[in-house]
Amino acid sequence: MGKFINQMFFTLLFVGLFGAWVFAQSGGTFQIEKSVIAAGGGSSAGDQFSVDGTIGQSVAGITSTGGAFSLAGGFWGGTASAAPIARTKFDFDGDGKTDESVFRPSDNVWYLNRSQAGFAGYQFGTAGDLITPADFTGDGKTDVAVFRPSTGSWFILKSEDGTFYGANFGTNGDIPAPGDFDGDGKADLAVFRPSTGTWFLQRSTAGFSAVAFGTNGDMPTLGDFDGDGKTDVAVFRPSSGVWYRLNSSNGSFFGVQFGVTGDKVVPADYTGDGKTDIAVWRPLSGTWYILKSEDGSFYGAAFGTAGDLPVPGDYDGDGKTDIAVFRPGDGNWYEQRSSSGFAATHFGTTGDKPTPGAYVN
Ligand SMILES: [Ca+2]
Ligand SMILES: [Ca+2]
Ligand SMILES: [Ca+2]
Ligand SMILES: [Ca+2]
Repeated sequence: MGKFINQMFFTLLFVGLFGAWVFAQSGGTFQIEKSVIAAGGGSSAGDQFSVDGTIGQSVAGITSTGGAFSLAGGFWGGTASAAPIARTKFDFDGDGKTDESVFRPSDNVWYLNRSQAGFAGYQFGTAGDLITPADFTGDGKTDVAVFRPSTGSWFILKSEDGTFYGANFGTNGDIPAPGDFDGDGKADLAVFRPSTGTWFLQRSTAGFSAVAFGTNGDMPTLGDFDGDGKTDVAVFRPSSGVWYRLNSSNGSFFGVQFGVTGDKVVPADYTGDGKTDIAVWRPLSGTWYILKSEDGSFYGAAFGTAGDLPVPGDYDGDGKTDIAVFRPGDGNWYEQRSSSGFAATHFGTTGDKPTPGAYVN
C-alpha cells in the first residue's frame, strides 16, 4: 500500500498544483499490501472505493471500510519495550553519567553531585568501613553501600526507596569485590580472600560460588574483560605486573604483563566496545596506560600528578570511560571526558574518598 498511497498522495499533490491533471486509481477490487508510516492524508475516490483520513500511527486501530475494501489501521508489531537501563558505574541517579561523589570519613556522609538529580547527602557507614558502591538492586542506579571488615557485613542503601539491608558475607581481611558475576544486571556480593587466594561470590541469580584464583598480595581487578555481560574473576599481581583472569564466557585463563609495581589498577572500558580494558595509572608521572581490548595495542596519556587519586568514570555518558583524577588536597575533580572534553569541578575536601576510586588499588 506504500506505493498505492504514494500514488494517491502525488495524485492529490498534482491536483492541488495543477488543478485538473488527475491521475486516479480505479478498478474493481484493490489489494492493499502494505501500510504507510505517517505522512498519509487526503482522499481518493472511485467506483469501488473511498478512503478518507490519515493512515498512520496516530489513528492506528481505526478500520476503514467501503464497498470493495476493508482497511485496518494497526500499531507496529512487537511488544512495548521499556527504556533500556543505563549500566554506568558510580551513577547514583541512573542517567548514564558517572557522578562526582565522595565519602567523608570524618562524618560518615556520602556527598553526591548527581549529574541529573543534583546534590544529595546520606550518612551511611562508620569508621573502618570500606565503601562498596555498586548497583546491587539492578535499577540502573548505584547504591550507597559499605563492607564492614570487623564483622564481614555488607550494608546497602537501596536507591529505590532509601531503605537499607545488611548481609554477612566475608570476613576480616577480605577485599570486597562486588560485580555482576552472573550477568543479571545486579551487582553481587563478592570478596577476594588473599590468605587463601579464594574468591567467594554470592551471585544474585546463580547463587554461591567459591573460586580459587590468585594468591596473597594480588589485587582484585573488577571488569568484564571478555564482554559477555558478566564480571570476570581477575587479579593484578603487583610483584610482576601481570594481570590474570578467568574469562566468564568460556572459563579460559588469560594472563598478560601490563604495568609495574606501584601502579594503580584502573581497568574500565575506555574505548567503548563493551569490553573492559586493562589499564594502570602511574602515580609518579601521572600517566595512564591503556591496553585496548580491540587489538591489544596500548596508548599512554599524561593526566594528573603525584598525590592524585584516579577516578575513571563515564562522566559525559557517551559509553566510554573517561580518564579523571580527584585531588585530595583541594577537593578538585579533573576529567578528560571522551566526548565533552576537559572539565574541572570542585566537589569534596581533604580526606574525602572519591567513590569512583572505590576499587582502585
Ligand atoms: Ca549520574
Ligand atoms: Ca548479579
Ligand atoms: Ca565477562
Ligand atoms: Ca565518556
